[in-house]
Amino acid sequence: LSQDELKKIAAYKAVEFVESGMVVGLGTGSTAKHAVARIGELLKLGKLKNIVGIPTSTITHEQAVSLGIPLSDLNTHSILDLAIDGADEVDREMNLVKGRGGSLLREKMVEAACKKFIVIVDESKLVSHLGGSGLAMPVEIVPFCWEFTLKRLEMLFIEAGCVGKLRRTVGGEPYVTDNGNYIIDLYFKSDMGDLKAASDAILRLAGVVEHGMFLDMATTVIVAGKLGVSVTNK
Ligand code: DER
Repeated sequence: LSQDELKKIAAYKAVEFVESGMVVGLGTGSTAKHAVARIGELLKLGKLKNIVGIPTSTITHEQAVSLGIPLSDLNTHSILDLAIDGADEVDREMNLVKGRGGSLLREKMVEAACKKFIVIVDESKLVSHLGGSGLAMPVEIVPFCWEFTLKRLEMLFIEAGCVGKLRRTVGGEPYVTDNGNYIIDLYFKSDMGDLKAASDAILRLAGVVEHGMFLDMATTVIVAGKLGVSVTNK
């Protein structure tokens, strides 16, 4: 089974938890894309009715529109029944790293407003501790004096050998999020320490909008692997 087939298996499993009449947060990324497609398919087949989708990015909004999924937003629905989204890393406590697709702010806003947040991953996303994979820990910042903010972020984690990089497009321009902000990707050489303390320290920096650690937010993690698919509830 390819990684994408595993992603699809996890996504379809998550959609089994969607009931007619629900207000559903629609995630962003290659795994969530399968979940959105499946919801659209079940609506078309009449197997799901009266679903309202709350998209977590413009790209998911466009996908949902193309599938005819009725959409709304957090202003209209401040509490959602369920959100389904992927993740870049999942640790044993169901803490997540998200945002390598650039949608972390709207994802966190939507997923924090849900009664249930189902994370869908293939087994490659499972880690022993967040940031330990040496891959990016995204932080959304305002564009104003971004180098200043980048340096302050690095200083926060100087003991962990943290290096920050401004995320750029293939053309070399700064990547701009749906919200008009920039993203600094942080890379750690060693453990960043207590996650809550790290989260609080990052958010205290003026100029930081949000970061990609989703702590104590997931209520269910669905993992698709070579040996099958598992559903774990918090
Ligand atoms: O950027 C994001 O937050 C995505 O949800 C990411 O975490 C998962 O993307 P993937 O399903 O394409 O791996």
